[in-house]
Amino acid sequence: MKQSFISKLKKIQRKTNSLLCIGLDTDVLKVPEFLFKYEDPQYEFNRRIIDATKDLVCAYKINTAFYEAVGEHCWYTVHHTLARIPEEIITIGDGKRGDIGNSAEKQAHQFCFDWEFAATTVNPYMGKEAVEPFLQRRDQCAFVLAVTSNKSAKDFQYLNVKGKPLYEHVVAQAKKWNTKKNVGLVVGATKPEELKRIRKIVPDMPLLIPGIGAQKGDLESTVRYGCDKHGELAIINIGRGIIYSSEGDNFAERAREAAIKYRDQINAYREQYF
Ligand code: OMP
Repeated sequence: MKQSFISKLKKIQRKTNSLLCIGLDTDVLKVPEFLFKYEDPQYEFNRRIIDATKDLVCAYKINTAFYEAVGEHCWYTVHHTLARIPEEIITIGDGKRGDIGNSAEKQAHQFCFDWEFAATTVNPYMGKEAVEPFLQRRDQCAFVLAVTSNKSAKDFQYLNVKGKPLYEHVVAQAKKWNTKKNVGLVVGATKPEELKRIRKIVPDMPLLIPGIGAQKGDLESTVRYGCDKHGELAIINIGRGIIYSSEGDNFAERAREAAIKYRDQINAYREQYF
């Protein structure tokens, strides 16, 4: 039987001593010129980033929009990228899916059985039936959007509903859906107070925390409030702040340097608080 998502996550976080997740949000417009001599420049970019950083991370997150936008080759680029990532590393398909039941089943088929991501980001707005198809396997996690990192998060997520913000209802529901211990939450690094609050409500859930780097989230509070009591179970995603560290041929080397810097900063805060 396959190991549970949480045990796989803990194992890799301990092995690499890293909570860092690199966001492979590979914008074809930012891929260096020399990679265009290959058939699939996005894949070539990803391959070099993965090879240069795989000993420094616990996860890679692929935001599928960056591939879908390029066209028909999307499926292959994602597939080949996933094949390059060592089996022990968590792969997160960031598609923010969620739909009426039968449509969500098709989405889950793509992410969980075809690409076979270890985790998928899911939008809970359409309720339990939108999330359930992503929760069929113990070894695969659904990261439910709770508090997002962007400014417009306040349009809906903070609305007062029966005395508490809407996002807290999402967190409470996610807790109920967690019967197989394979639900996680997305909380933006730009929202430290909310992160603290949510970690108290769900002490043992994995949290996917994007927003460090380009979005200027605060790393210290992300580590301090995002981790569980052992200094684990936070997956800290950084995309642009790592993968676009250089526009030149040395982009993978520079990405490695940036990844080391972030991993070490995260670990220094873990030492301090745990
Ligand atoms: P960078 O800002 O380049 O580090 O990338 C952030 C990544 O995290 C993008 O793929 C976003 O779509 C994603 N993200 C957020 O930035 N904020 C959120 O609240 C949630 C996500 C996400 O679900 O991953």
